[in-house]
Amino acid sequence: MAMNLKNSVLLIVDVQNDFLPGGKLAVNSGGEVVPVINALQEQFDFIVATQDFHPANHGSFAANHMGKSEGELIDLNGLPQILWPVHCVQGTEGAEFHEELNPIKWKAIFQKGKNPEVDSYSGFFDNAQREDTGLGDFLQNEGIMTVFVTGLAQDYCVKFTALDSVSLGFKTYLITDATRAVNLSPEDGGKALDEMKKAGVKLIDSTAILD
Ligand code: VGL
Ligand code: ZN
Repeated sequence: MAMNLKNSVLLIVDVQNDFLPGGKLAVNSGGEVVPVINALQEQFDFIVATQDFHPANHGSFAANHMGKSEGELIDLNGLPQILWPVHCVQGTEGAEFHEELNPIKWKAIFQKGKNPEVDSYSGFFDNAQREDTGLGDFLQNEGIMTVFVTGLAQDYCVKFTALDSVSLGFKTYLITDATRAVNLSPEDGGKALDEMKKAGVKLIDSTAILD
């Protein structure tokens, strides 16, 4: 194996039905990450997943703001908020993980987006950086020093998770062929990669681990 995976976590961000083709907030080619992530899972002892897990009254849903449409930018309790279609509602099929994603080795699942007042893109903190999911402490307590980020979506939850991971002091890699962007604007995925790179996230291809 080309890379040392000691004290490392494979972090699988939001590989849920609503972000996959046919879902409510489908990411183009989102399903292509699943076989890559499953292959990566064989190389890691320590794997954690995040799950976008909204109540039906969540403030990020356009349907909960009269006269507003999907894609519009609003102020949600003092923060800019893009309005999304209803997605990943607790207890629905859309909130479940892709059925081919193998969860057998997962140490924990961290849920986010449960507070209707604030959105939560990062797996570590909400968008106001007020509430903590516990993921950072969990990884630190387990002796994890390096985080390999995968999943959906590259320009939202993956990006903010990777940026927080760097801020918390973890050596952070993004596995670029194990993520896909929503691309509300076509350049968003590329911009997200640049932003992560500037912040110190190392971009690698899964072959760096699988070969
Ligand atoms: C996500 C938009 C809204 C994501 C979650 O997982 O990237 N994007 N909620
Ligand atoms: Zn969401």
